[in-house]
Amino acid sequence: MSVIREKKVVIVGDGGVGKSQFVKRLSGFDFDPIYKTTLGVEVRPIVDRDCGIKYNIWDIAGKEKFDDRRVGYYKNSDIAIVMYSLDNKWTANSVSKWKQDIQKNCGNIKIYVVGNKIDCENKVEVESDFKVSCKTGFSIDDFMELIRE
Ligand SMILES: Nc1nc2c(ncn2[C@@H]2O[C@H](COP(=O)(O)OP(=O)(O)OP(=O)(O)O)[C@@H](O)[C@H]2O)c(=O)[nH]1
Ligand SMILES: [Mg+2]
Repeated sequence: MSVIREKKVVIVGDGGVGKSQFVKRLSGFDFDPIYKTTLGVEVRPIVDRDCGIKYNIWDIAGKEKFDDRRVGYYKNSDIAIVMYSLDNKWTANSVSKWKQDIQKNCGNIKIYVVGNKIDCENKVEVESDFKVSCKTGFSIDDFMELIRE
């Protein structure tokens, strides 16, 4: 099926939780263990041919030094992903802050909370819609099904 409509997706969460690896995994790349922090934003299109939707995924830097630019990247988003790392309680504690940031700037859009790094030990827990591992690939493909709804 060809592309019928486009949706803008923003992905946020603390630095190092695995946002960029997640987006790359969704586009079919292998896992990269080396951390290269995102500078500002990277936009990557992912086409779901089964339902004719092109998702333009805005992978937004989590580090505080990029805070002043972030809100501009949120404009006209249809969907938000808030990611945390299951092996780091500080990133889990930040989930509510990220949700509020999205709600304040994007209104009532759908927010998916995703816990990454389920392969790691010492798991922390917040209420999440989904748990994945970019390292092993666990549940990565299922995520596209989830956001189709
Ligand atoms: N063990 C494990 N490591 C992961 C997983 N996902 C990502 N990582 C590693 O975590 C580090 C950070 O990943 P990134 O995807 O760059 O993190 P980010 O959230 O984009 O970080 P910023 O761009 O700084 O906001 C990298 O070294 C990744 O290889 C995972 O599922 N398991
Ligand atoms: Mg990144």
